[in-house]
Amino acid sequence: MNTPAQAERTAYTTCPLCEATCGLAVTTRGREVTAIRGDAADVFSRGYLCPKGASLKELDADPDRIRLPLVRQGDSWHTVTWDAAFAHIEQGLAPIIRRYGRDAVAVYLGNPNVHNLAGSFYVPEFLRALGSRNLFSASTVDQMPKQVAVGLLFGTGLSVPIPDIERTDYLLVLGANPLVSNGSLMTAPDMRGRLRSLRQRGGRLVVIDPVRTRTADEADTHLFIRPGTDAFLLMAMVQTLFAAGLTRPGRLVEYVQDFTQLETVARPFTPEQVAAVCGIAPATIRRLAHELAAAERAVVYARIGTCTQEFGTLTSWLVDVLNILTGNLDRAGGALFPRAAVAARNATGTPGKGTGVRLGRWHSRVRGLPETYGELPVVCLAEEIETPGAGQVRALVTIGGNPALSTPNSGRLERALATLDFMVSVDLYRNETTRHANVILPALSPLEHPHYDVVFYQLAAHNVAHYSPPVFAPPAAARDEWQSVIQLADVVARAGKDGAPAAARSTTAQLDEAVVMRLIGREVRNADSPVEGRDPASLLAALAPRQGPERILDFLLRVGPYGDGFGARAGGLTLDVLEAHPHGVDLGPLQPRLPDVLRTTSGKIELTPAPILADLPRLTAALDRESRPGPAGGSGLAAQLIGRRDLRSNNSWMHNLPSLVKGKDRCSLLIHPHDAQQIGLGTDGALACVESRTGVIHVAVEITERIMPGVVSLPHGWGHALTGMQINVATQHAGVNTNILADETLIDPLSGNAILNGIPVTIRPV
Ligand SMILES: Nc1nc2c(c(=O)[nH]1)N[C@H]1C(S)=C(S)[C@@H](COP(=O)(O)OP(=O)(O)OC[C@H]3O[C@@H](n4cnc5c(=O)[nH]c(N)nc54)[C@H](O)[C@@H]3O)O[C@H]1N2
Ligand SMILES: Nc1nc2c(c(=O)[nH]1)N[C@H]1C(S)=C(S)[C@@H](COP(=O)(O)OP(=O)(O)OC[C@H]3O[C@@H](n4cnc5c(=O)[nH]c(N)nc54)[C@H](O)[C@@H]3O)O[C@H]1N2
Ligand code: SF4
Ligand SMILES: [Mo]
Repeated sequence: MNTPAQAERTAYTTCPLCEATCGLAVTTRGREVTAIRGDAADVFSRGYLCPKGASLKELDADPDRIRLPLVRQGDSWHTVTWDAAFAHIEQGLAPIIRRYGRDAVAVYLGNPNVHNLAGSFYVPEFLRALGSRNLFSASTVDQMPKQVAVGLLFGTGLSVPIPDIERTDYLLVLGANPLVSNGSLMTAPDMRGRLRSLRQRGGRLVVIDPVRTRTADEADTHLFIRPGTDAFLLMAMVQTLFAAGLTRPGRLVEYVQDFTQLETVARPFTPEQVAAVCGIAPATIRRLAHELAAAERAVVYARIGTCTQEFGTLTSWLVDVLNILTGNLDRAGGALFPRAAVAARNATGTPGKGTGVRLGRWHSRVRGLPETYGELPVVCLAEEIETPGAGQVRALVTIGGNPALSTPNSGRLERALATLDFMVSVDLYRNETTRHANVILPALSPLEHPHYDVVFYQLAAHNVAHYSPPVFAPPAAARDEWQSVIQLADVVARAGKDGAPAAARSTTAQLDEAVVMRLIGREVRNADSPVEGRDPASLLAALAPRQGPERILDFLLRVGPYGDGFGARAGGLTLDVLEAHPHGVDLGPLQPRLPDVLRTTSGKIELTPAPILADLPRLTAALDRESRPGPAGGSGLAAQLIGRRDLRSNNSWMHNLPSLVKGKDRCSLLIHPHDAQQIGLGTDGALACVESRTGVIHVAVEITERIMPGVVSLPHGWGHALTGMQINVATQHAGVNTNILADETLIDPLSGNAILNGIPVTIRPV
């Protein structure tokens, strides 16, 4: 109960919803949020926020949000105690593990895991305890191609060069709409402000996208490109740079293994050769290459439109190749490697050398697709559940994920989920995915737990560190997500072989101490650590009285590149220091980091890695392909389906907040007027029937010249008209699920990533 006597206070917190990491000023009275504004004093976002940041008030208060554990019996759901929930989970999972082995339990990790501390620090413990090869995540419907490319080039999957948007003179953007998405693999709040200041200082912005997006509206040049053909365009730019003698790698020559092989493989991809397939004229391609070479400080940046497509890894590789050839990698105004304060994968280990990456260490059971960084492509999940035999998936644990809406051929996955012997979900909502669970463990409101962006500061366009304490204490009956995850780890760890006595349960405190001690143990054995050889017990004592994620965060900060090294480096960062800076700590602009940042076996940039070369014949073969989709049968229109984002949406799960779904329906099919006319779809709102190999949907069209002919666009994350859920606002704004059309057999073979852009569909009026 709030009384007028309760004072208003303001808490500062980082928004955990997207990659931009905006600082929020949250004004509260008692347990109520009175207002959310951008924190003008935030060292990184300086007051910027988007409508989703402000919607955290509604998310926090959402009556549909789950607050206590739920158990399903048939079609009905019951609130139970935490102990009862875990007893139920143990009864469900342990016999499956004993009888069928650890691979029988699959895990799906969704996007919010990279936006919270439980995901960063405790989920790895759960995975270790489970020991299943059937790990799936949203990464293989997202950025995996980029991670494979940079792993091969630079030596770790998180060695992603980030556009130095604060200082560049020329930014070439492909397959990204940062004005709407607020940036991805480029953490930098206020994209509009940053792109405008780029142009104010005389810089140029070029956008390549099958849609004239809001980002394209801000650009000097926008070019349409046929979906899935960016690799041809970029190859032709590489070819042009060599042919015109415009390669200027400068100091990078010292760090690159060899340029001759690259020149050889690029030779057949002349602008004339690729023009038809991309839909961009040869002269325009040459001009792009010349502009890129001529700009003093330039950078090529590409995102999801170039990852979730047929040549995702090749395209991602070519982006960095162009930055290298023009000497823009690792220099101010080009693409630079961040140096994050916590768990920086590209700053761990011996500077300048490493073990590189090993991919394909195992393969999926049914389709034989290779593992990448310990996980299997999520396009395999349904078939691993459906296909009988040794190693069949019989149980699933989802943590912060909604694969029923987010992954290809959702219809098939939904049917497969219904056949599982047991399923556990850790989530905020009972939604399209978690309705299949036997037990749902609630996660807290984002305002009830501490926050630090462990992942996104490794991908940030400026080095910063910002810790946010919880705005509200969690309710007495609640548990933080990290506690649930670590208890799940304990359950699966104790599920031994057949007949083995069940080991005793451990307390959360014991489990938590084991996690931090493992990190400490690893660090004191690391010859490059400031705490090498120190006594683990004394380091643990120095972290007291902190517990949980904050203790781990303090430890990782202190042994990290800016840390105090537990006394080894006076004035270095600790969590105490971050607590004293509620608006964040500015660690400075990105700096050149070559060669120290490299972790390849050669200690060089491996410019033409063998797996990339082996994938090139696929690109060559596609050169002669039809440049436009062929005619469809009957009255239909053959088109390529792509995706898009909306500022008031966040993947699949924020449509239950009234402020974000009010106004016009955002789940519409963008179609060019000529295409609409050709099949008799005369007006906005007319219903189209869209069909692919995997399914059919009906959706209202939005007729616009912003999209190129032959291409249609539909956002993902919609399709809430299902039963058994508790998302009452979302079901009233249901939309349709585009992933019913996405084909789980279409992948980028190097990364196993799904193809979500460029899906062949046929469109007819309903
Ligand atoms: N066709 C098509 N499909 C796509 C894409 C596309 O462009 N086109 N984009 C893909 C991309 S980039 C991504 S990242 C994926 C996203 O795919 P997913 O990660 O599977 O889906 P989300 O919609 O992010 O769902 C997140 C889930 O976590 C829950 N949640 C939210 N916050 C928390 C929390 O703090 N803790 C826990 N435990 N749960 C929480 C939500 O209720 C929701 O159930 O979708 C992909 N799917
Ligand atoms: N508002 C909002 N913000 C978000 C999210 C959200 O759902 N809503 N999701 C977050 C997540 S999980 C992610 S991964 C990021 C993604 O962030 P972005 O990568 O910026 O994603 P999009 O805004 O979907 O922009 C992708 C663009 O690629 C274009 N495209 C499609 N196919 C192709 C192609 O073959 N070639 C080229 N060149 N372009 C193509 C599309 O038309 C679209 O304009 O956004 C994050 N931010
Ligand atoms: S841009 Fe992203 S981080 Fe910033 S307020 Fe919006 S959702 Fe939150
Ligand atoms: Mo994503």
